[in-house]
Amino acid sequence: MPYREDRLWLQTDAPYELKCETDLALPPEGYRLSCINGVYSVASADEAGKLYGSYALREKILLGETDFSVTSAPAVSERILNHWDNITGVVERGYSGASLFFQNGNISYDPERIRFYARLLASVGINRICFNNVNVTGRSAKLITGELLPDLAALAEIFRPYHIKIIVAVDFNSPVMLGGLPTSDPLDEGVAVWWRAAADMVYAAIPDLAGFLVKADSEFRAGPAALGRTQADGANVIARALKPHGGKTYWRCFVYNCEQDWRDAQTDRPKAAYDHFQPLDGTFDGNVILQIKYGPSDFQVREPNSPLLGAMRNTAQAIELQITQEYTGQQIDLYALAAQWEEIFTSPVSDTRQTRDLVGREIIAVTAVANTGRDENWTGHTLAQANLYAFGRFAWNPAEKAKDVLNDWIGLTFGTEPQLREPLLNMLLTSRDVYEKYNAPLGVCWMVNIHHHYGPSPEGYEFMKWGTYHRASRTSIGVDRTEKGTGYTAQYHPYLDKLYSDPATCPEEMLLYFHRMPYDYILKSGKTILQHIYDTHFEGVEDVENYIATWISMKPLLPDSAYQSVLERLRRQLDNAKEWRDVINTYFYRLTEIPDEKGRMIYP
Ligand code: GCV
Repeated sequence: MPYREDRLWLQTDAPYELKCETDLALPPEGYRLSCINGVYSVASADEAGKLYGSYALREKILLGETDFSVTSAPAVSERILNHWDNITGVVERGYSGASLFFQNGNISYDPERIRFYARLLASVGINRICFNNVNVTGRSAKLITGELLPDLAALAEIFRPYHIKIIVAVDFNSPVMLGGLPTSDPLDEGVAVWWRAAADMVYAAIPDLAGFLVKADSEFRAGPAALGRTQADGANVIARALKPHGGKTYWRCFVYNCEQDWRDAQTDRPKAAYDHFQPLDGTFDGNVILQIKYGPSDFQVREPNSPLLGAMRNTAQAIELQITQEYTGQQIDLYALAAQWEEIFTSPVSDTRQTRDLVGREIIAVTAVANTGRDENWTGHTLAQANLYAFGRFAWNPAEKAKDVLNDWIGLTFGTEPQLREPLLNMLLTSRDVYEKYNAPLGVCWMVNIHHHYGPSPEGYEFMKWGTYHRASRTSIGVDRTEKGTGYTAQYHPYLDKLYSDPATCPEEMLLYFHRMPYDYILKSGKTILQHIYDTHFEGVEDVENYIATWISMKPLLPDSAYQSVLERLRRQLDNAKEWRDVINTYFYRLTEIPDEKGRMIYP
């Protein structure tokens, strides 16, 4: 598939004279820019800083900025992109075509495109990449064996000049699967020896490998719990094998009971990560990083920050975001994640009300699931490129503002013409709210079609084993997660526990995440919950209609291919918004038999 560079933020370099200086006082990867008598200069302490400084300078020139006196350094040392690419070439939760790296059970790629991709990622500061899915299936388990290692090393080579290190997702059961051992028990000496030998071999081929990523005891993956061992036992045996090489274990915390009985109202999936990991604080080795999804559910449109973030004083943590739009429109619907990320990074975490703690001592890595593939425009929806760009910016500096980041992306991608930039910025900035309006209401989550997760199905997950219930009845909806209910709120700092436990102080957009409420409860707007649901679902459709009108009005200012492809996506989004409106409104109307106050069409 051919690909286009000319419609990405990283366009052909503007020619300019550049002076590079070394300033050892600058922090690692940081830079200082200046422009004196027309000569631009980048000062840095290291080569990575020089690279990032050059990109920052080029951005400023392309955006027509005049103030070049900038000093910047990353707030987070590891800025990681996780691909969920299978070795077959199929991308799990991928909406942009086939894998950039794999095909038919092999590593297979277009080197020119991959070089461009590495440059693209480096241009926003991404410095780690994992090519293969955390669900390590088929031959991908063999990426750490002699069979596939030479090809992996060749791929790593392309990323090296861009200061991007490789992470490999490995199967916890590798000692059995690959080594033929009788067990993968982390406390078994033979298993430790096997991991050491595997690490030695991988590092001989890729000496600067960042480490191994593991999804264990999660959604049918093997793990230490199944062997009667702790998550720390599992993570540490691998970490000890990697340590002599300077490598790390990235250990995912997405551990929950995925075979729950829906009749069991006490087991509450959002509690799982904290319950499994927090008591183990202090028992993980220094080169283990716990990778924690931002919310306790699973990349939903609306959920609180995970109580595990910031709750372990003695354990290194990474926050995991999802750029690929699994639950957020699948790159058909417009959804600029920057708005949600700004909220996540400025929302309270469990042990403090101060945002800096989310990105302070404990959070040393920001990671996200990639949204790219072999589609010509890389991301399926052309405007979804903004999400990859924004990820880099937020990972570098979690204190970024969505408005600034998206404004820069528009300027770099489509130019700085205000007649285009302002309406498009408004579309992007409002897109998360619009999507939320026509989706599951007030933080209730999981009203999506099962398995593929696009489109509405109010009870699709209601009687399933995944622990995802809203328990709507004729009179009320939601799960009581306070001390009177599942006790989930107690996992937060007392300040937050109190805030979330009282419906009067709980942020309304998460009311049904924390509480079971009657439909006639009056919100701050003066509306009942039910009328709020009806209104937002009608509004969501109108908002998408307005997006289409705005986009059409900008036609003369847009490149034709981008104009046409985005218009096609917006029209599909409108169909989706209408489907959500009608299914959700009818669902609640049938349950409650309370009509819409405004008498609009709700199908009986
Ligand atoms: C990679 C969700 C997704 C799965 C994904 C999993 C995870 O359950 O639906 O596709 O698997 O999260 O994050 O491990």
